[in-house]
Amino acid sequence: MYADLRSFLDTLRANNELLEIHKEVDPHLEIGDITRKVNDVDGPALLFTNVKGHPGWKLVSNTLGSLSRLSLAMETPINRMIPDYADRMAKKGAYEPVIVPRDKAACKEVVLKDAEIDLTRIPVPLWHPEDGGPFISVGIQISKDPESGARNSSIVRQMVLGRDRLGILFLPGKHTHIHYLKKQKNNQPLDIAVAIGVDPIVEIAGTHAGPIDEDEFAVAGALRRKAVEMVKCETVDLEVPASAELIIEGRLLPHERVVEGPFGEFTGFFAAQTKDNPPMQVTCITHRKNPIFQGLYEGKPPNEESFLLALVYSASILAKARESCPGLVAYAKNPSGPGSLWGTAAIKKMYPGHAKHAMHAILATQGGKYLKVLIIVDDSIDVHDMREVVWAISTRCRPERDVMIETDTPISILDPAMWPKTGLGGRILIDATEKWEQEGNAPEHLRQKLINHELSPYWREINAKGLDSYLGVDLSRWMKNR
Ligand SMILES: Cc1cc2nc3c(=O)[nH]c(=O)nc-3n(C[C@H](O)[C@H](O)[C@H](O)COP(=O)(O)O)c2cc1C
Ligand SMILES: [Mn+2]
Repeated sequence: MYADLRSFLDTLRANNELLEIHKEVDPHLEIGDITRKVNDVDGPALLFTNVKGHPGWKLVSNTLGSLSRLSLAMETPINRMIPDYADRMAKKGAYEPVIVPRDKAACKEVVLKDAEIDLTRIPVPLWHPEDGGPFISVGIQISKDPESGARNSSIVRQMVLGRDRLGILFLPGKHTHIHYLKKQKNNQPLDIAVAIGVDPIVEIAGTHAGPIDEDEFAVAGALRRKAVEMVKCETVDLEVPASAELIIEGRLLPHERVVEGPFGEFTGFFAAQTKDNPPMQVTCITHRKNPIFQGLYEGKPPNEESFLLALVYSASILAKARESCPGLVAYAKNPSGPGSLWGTAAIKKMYPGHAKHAMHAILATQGGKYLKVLIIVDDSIDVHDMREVVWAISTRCRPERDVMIETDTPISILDPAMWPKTGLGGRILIDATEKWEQEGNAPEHLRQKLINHELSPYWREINAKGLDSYLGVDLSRWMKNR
């Protein structure tokens, strides 16, 4: 369990997953360019200690940009992350957040109000050349339902508009947006707070998509197996994670509208400017001494966001879909597919037609509703290994029977292939499971046989010793990720 971002960075450092960069770097484009380059070689998290124009600040990026770092955050091996996430969620009730006094909250070491408020002193990067402005890309946005009082947290992009104003992108149906509409109806602003630089599990829970009354901080508590410590805000009626590096408090104004964006988005394309979202009027900034600003590179996947979602969406889809479809044993959102557009599921087939049933159970989940490509394989195939998945599609699928195209299904408006922007698109479903006889496969004795090395006398010995020691050579460089 990590108490804060700093203790997670210590673990990354100890595991050779953090690179400290002491060269002076400019938050205006340079940090974005460097993170993109490091991202492209599956590189480590980056801690910039010398940020141009922002003495006293450090900046970290790419924190969760790989399966290995996600596995350190979840404190479980890579192949256990998704099922463990789903299992830990089941114990959510036991880990409601707890409130700690102000003097125990590191996020309040420095408190800035009124004329001291100045967002431009925070090293918020301009990530891509055509962005509308500097963007907070991994802020945990916290609000409460004006009617039920239920707390919500989500990651939402925020553009710095000046010393005390942020622009936000609301996608309809997101929980904070629903809170906002309830306040706006009565001409009232919505209290809101943004936490930046939080422990990795609070970040992971910020993307968790659950019911509107589900507190994502209770989700975080369950995932880290210890309640999250929260502290009351200075100027709004909210609580925020006490160990955060930086907190921005404020209000979403009911009637004003601001221009926000464009921003280079998770699809690898720019998402248009918006003109119909409200500004966040900042009322207080608090931070740690020697604060670390956390940024996340958005752009063509795979990237930090797509890895984060690969864990969160996969776990939530698996947990929900297996409730209605037993035998569904694995699910992986591919990190190269933006958002939740591409996923692979595995089943232990129990009856004819099971694969189709499982695919529809997946499509019926909250996380599965925007799937554009869904593949299903047998449980002998590793859903994380596209080499195996491609082999399964190539050898176990008859397209005229096993590929289905659905039309006029809901689709993300950020999908660049969608035109006209009606919110409707289509999807392709590929059943790459081995067919049973009832499903049209040849009878067992007439099927082509799989190549079986177990029949060779050397195979068992190589497996027992490992290929390296069997041959007396060092293959570690090649075996790293196998
Ligand atoms: C890095 C990152 C950036 C995101 N940016 C936005 C955004 O700008 N607007 C938005 O509506 N959702 C955004 N999302 C998705 C939401 O965080 C996600 O849908 C979340 O589950 C919404 O929370 P809610 O279900 O509590 O409303 C982003 C997700 C990530 C990981
Ligand atoms: Mn929510």
